[in-house]
Amino acid sequence: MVEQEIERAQESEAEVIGDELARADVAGAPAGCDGEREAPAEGDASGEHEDEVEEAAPSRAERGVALLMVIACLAVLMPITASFSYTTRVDWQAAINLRDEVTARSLERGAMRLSLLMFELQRTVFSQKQFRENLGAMDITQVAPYLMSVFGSEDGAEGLVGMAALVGVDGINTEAFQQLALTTGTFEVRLEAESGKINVNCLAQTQGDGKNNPQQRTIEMLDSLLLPSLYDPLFEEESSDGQYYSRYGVVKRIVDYIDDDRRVFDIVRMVPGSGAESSYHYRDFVDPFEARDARLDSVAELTMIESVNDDIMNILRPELTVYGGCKVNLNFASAQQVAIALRYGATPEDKWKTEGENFTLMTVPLANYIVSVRDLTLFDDIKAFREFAEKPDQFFNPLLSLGAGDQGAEGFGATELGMPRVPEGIRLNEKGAKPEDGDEDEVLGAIEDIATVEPERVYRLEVITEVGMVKKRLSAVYDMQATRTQSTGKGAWLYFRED
Ligand SMILES: [Ca+2]
Repeated sequence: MVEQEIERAQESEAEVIGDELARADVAGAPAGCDGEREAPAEGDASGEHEDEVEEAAPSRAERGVALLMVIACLAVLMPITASFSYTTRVDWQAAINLRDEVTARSLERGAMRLSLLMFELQRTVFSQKQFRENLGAMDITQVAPYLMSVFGSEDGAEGLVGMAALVGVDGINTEAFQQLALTTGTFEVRLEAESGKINVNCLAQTQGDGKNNPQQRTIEMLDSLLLPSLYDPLFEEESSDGQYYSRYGVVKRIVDYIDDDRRVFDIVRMVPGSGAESSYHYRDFVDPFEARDARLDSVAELTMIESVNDDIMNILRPELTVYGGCKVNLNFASAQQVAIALRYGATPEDKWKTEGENFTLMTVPLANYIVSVRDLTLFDDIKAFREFAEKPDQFFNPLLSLGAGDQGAEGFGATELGMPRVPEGIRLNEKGAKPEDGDEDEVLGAIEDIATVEPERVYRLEVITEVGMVKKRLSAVYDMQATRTQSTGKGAWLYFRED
């Protein structure tokens, strides 16, 4: 019974397939594809054919087998074809990526060469005394992104014209610049002045007295970098090596890794303490090593230090450098560093504005304001900085009310009316000023002791290129004053890395 049913089912299935085939034939399949049957004339679909199909019943089953075989063959072939076309596409995309990779790399190198032009511009124009006197202090970092975008992207020239219009230069011909732009890819250039960062190598410099000690100031800066309560979890939770490190613990270990003595630093008394540095675990690793006890060659070396994990590095890295001197460059420093410089140089009468919570309420807003105004014009000399810090409201910049002050002005207190809120000034000591009721030898701390506004010497360059799916990043460090050994002139690359 069951067998019969199956037979019937098979028969009816064969019938259905045969019918379909027949109908396909009727609809005009090419003659000769079915040897057993003569193809009917095209468009000749009538009852006659239906009869013919009925009559041709014995060959139906065989035709069904042919169709099944074709389907079976296709089933075998399909995966092969699919995988073939897949590998072909992968190869094709790989070839495209390789091409783009080569293009991106060349673009990167090109941008690096091109940036030499910027350094020359800085050296021969911006750093010239005449230029500084007539047009004020300027630095290449202020204009580099705009300048380089002309070459780096097709719409870059518009940005340059926009910026030129902002400073009052009109009528620049965009088309002339557009021809300079690349069409095969884009690149973006970021240029940073290294003297605006904290030199960790100053942790090894202990000469100087009191607060004028580079080591002490650097420690203070590191402390204040780690201070925000946002980072509390980092110092409350177990570190990846199973230890707990406080903020002081981290700073202490950084100091000990870099300073040249072998005694554990006493962070409270700010002098080397009695413990030996061998209490650190550098020698306990499978691949043991010694603390550096000398200047670092790159900021990345900080990751070798016990307690400095990725989270801490992410906080510190953007603010640190291993190049340059130990003075803060007020033209490039972060607001945090400017605030500390203000605190150092404040006169006895205005000292209260920098102490306790007034540091956050008065000093930091002033530092933020200084940084936002500095985006448009740098300080020519320390005197200009001192005057500005004392009476920030008298140096109201008309550009700010036009909204131009928005660029990179973090914490800038412009109200909705477009009028900037100018914070209260802080008086700073003149160089060599003496306290009124102090003894003869005592000299008040002047901002010159710890800060400078010199033109930049070391720049960090970052080039990000994008070609098709390929993105590449290059970072390099250029020293304007380095004496060349292979060729004449000054300036050389100190560091170079491609990612
Ligand atoms: Ca040491």
